[in-house]
Amino acid sequence: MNAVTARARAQAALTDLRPRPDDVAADTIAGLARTPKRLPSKYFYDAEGSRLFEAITRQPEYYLTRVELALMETALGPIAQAAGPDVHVVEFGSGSGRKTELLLAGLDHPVAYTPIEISRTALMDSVTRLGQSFPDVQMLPVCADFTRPVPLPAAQHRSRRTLVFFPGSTLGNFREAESVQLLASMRDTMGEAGCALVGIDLDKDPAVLEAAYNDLAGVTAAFTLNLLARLNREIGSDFALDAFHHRAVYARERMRIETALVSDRAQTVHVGEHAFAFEAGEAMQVEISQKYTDASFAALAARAGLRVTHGWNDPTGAFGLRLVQPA
Ligand code: AVJ
Repeated sequence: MNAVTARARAQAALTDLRPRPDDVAADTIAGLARTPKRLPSKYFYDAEGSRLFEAITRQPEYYLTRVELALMETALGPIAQAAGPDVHVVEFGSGSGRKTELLLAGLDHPVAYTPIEISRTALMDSVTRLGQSFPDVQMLPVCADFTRPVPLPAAQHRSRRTLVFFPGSTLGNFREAESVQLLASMRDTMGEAGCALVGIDLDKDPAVLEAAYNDLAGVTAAFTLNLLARLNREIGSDFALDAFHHRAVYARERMRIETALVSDRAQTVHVGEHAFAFEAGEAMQVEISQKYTDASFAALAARAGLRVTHGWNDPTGAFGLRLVQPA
């Protein structure tokens, strides 16, 4: 490599698609005006929320992250085999450094890595760190909202295939219609020859699931309540932080954890000019975490024009990885 190419590479050219700044106040007001009331879960991840989520992943009850990492390690050989050589890895989000490291290390000569991430700091941190560990993989970060179509930057060394990586069962935080949309947008991004590796948490004993979202140390409760603290700080709402409590229940019929903040008393919350009355015991929905069976995930993927070509579950059947490609 000559000096010019070396410099060009080191710059990790950022594609900045200027995601429209979130209208936190408008989204909050719209959610509170619904029946039942709802708050958007995408606002969990401010600095404190991201710190609390990291702490959740270390709780004994929250098996998802640990099990997925272990599964990645054991399934890496077959994943690399199925993906083939010279892939361009595109990650939807960039929160998962350790899993990405495993993937890039296990693949046969990956040529480029594109995280698509709305937070510029998280995005640049991730490519700086990974760029040091993988000097031969071109870092092509894109600052964008991954729920919208994103044109991919071209790698210097032509890739044979695009592999979209979407670990962590993050898909589960989207409602059904949005999940299908997101999978369809992955299909666009991967192209006809591409594929996607998706992490999914599997349906299981409700007691195990409910424990994972109600850890004894109360970290998940703190994570959920932090949403109110963030809103109070950013949009001047007056949620009483000591008058709501965290509740996560597994709705078996819908196969998902439904997390709510429950009002401990009758109270009124103000956002700007708007006032919202809560009854004692009223639940405000803040998050869903969808769980899957083989059949339910395959059906969801099919609605997005994708078919499952490979699947790996951990030995206990708690968590799965699925490789999908255009049907
Ligand atoms: C970010 C999707 C992995 O839904 O399990 C963890 C977020 N919320 N505990 C999940 C979360 C409460 C988490 N994911």
